[in-house]
Amino acid sequence: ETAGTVIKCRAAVTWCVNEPFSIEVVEVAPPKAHEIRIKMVYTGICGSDDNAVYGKFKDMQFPIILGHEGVGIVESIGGGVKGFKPGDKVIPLFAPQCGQCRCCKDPRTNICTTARMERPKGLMADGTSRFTCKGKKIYNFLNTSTFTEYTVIDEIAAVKIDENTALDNISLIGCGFSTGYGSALNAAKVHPGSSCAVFGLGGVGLAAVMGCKAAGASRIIGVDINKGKFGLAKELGATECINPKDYDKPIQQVLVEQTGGGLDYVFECIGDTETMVAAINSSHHGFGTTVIVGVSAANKTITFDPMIFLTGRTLTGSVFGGWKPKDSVPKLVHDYMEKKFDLDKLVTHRLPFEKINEGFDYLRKGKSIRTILRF
Ligand code: CND
Ligand code: ZN
Repeated sequence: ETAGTVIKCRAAVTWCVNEPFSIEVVEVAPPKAHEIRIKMVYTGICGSDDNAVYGKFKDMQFPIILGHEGVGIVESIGGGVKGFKPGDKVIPLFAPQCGQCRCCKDPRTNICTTARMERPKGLMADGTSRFTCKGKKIYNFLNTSTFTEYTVIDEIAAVKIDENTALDNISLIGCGFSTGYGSALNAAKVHPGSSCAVFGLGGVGLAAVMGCKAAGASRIIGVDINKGKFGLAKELGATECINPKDYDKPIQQVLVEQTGGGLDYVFECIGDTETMVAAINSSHHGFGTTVIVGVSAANKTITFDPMIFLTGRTLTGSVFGGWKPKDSVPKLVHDYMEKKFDLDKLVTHRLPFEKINEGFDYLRKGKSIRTILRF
C-alpha cells in the first residue's frame, strides 16, 4: 500500500544539457488534487526526447526527467479525480485535452489552450514538482515524464485504455505512431490516388507512411539520408525511397522532376528548418500541402518567397497527429487490438530500463526505429 506516501524509485535523470541519462533513486510525491500517480510499465524513446537532451525545446529546465511515450498503471489518485482509479491502464498525453477551453471545444484542433498557455512549463498546475533527487527539485517533460518507475501526471494529461490491452508495444500510441499516422489522416487529409513524400523515416515518418497508405495514396516517396531505413519504409507502404545524398542537385528539384511538378502532400518528420523549406518547395503549385511534424530548435526560423503560397500551396503542422487525445487514444488502441494497423514493425529494439543510454545510442546512430524500455 503506497497511496499517500512518497515513493522512492529509479528514474533516468538528465542533470544538464547534453549529458547522458543518470539512473538515480528519486522521491515521487503523492498526487495532489486532479493528479494521478502512475507506475510505468513501458516507455519508448522518441526523437523529441533526444532533441530535449540537446536543449532544443523552448522553456525547458534542468534537471529534468524526460520521456513522453509510455504506458502504465494507475497506482493512486489525488482528490477530485473522476476518470481514473488505481489499477487502470493509462497512456500519458504529452498533448493534453482539458475538454473545457476554446480549442478543446473546437473540432478543428487538438491543441489544448489550458495545457499550452496556462500551465507552468515543467511543473504541475500548482507550480510545484512531484520529483526530487538528492534534495533537488526535478522538472517534468511535456506534462508526462515517463523515464521513471513512477510519475505524477495531471488528469488532463492521461487517458484510460481498455483493461484487456496488451501493453508490450502500445506506448507507441502515446506519441510516434499516432503523431505520424494522424499527420496524414487528420492534418493533411490525404486523399485516395494522391502522391505523398515523407521526409525522415524514423518512427514518426514511418507512421506517416502508414497513414498515407491507409488513406489510399498511390505514390508514397520516402526521403532519408540513411538508406538503412528504406527496407522497412517499403514494407510499410513507401512505393519508392530517395536518398538526397545520391544527387548533386537539391532534393526538392529531384522530387519536382520525378513527380511532374511536385507532390500533393509532403511531410517533414525530421525537425530541420532546411528540410522544411525543401518540403514546401517539393509540393505542387495550386494544391500541394506541406505538414510540419518535426520539431525545430527553439530559435530557428524559416524564410520563403511569398509566391510559393500566392500560387496556392498550403503549409500546416500538427502536434500528436491532430488527434484529440482523450477521445482518440482509446479508439486507436482498440483499432490496434483489432489489427486495423500494425505498429509492431516500428519496434526494433527492447531493453531493460537501466539500458536507456544504449537505447539512445541506437537512435543517434540510426540503427533503431523505436526502442521500448521495460521497467
Ligand atoms: P528519428 O531520429 O527516429 O528520425 C529522424 C529521421 O530523419 C532519421 O531516419 C534520419 O536519418 C532522418 N534525417 C535526418 N536528417 C535528414 C535530412 N537532412 N534529410 C533526410 N532525412 C534526414 O526521430 P523520430 O522519428 O522519433 O522523430 C522525428 C521528428 O518528429 C523529431 O523532430 C521529433 O522531435 C518530431 C516529433 C514531433 C511530434 C509532434 O507531435 N509533432 C511528436 N513526436 C516527435
Ligand atoms: Zn514524441
